Amino acid sequence: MKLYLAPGACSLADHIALHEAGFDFDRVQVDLKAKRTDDGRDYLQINPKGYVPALQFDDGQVLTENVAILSWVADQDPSLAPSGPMGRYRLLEMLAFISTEIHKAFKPFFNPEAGDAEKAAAADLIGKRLALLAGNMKDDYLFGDRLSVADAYLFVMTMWSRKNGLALPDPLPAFVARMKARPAVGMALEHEGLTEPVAS
Ligand SMILES: N[C@@H](CCC(=O)N[C@@H](CS)C(=O)NCC(=O)O)C(=O)O
Repeated sequence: MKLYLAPGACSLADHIALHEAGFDFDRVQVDLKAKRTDDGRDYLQINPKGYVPALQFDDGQVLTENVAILSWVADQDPSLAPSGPMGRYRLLEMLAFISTEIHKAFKPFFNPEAGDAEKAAAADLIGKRLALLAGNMKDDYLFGDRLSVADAYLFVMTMWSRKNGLALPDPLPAFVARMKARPAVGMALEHEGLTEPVAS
């Protein structure tokens, strides 16, 4: 299995989730401007959408979209999803919110043509949406005392917030520290060159 990623991009969520689930997988870095993989292939032949993440299975099938990949990981390791009859739908609800309402709201920060007013409006919206999740956090993670694949996605959103100078509402700073202390997160960050090497 191969995960196509770009360092620090949203694919970091899938990278963390695959480590949390204990998968053995290859990482292929993608140059998103050139649409080339680091092993010299045309990325558009692998994922015609041209963006990361993409997860390629050993039979050649390619799965794209964070919501789909993270849901697939949670189906393989149900400990990474909330439990109960509504667990699967609560997870999808959370992933959809993070994807469409928070992830996409960062767009002006990735657009060199976006002006200050556009960025300020985006920062305000992101802050409100993160505050909504933060206010509903009852324990260490989004769904309680156990990590889910949605926490990996939220973690990437917190990293992007910090990178762009956006304040994190409480208790998200403590959540970030908790996530960074997890071996799976440390491994993913290290592999993406985003931190000092970690033990294990
Ligand atoms: N809808 C996609 C969006 C993925 C996405 O926004 N990927 C960004 C990195 S975070 C990317 O590859 N952008 C490069 C491009 O669109 O050319 C998903 O949720 O998986």
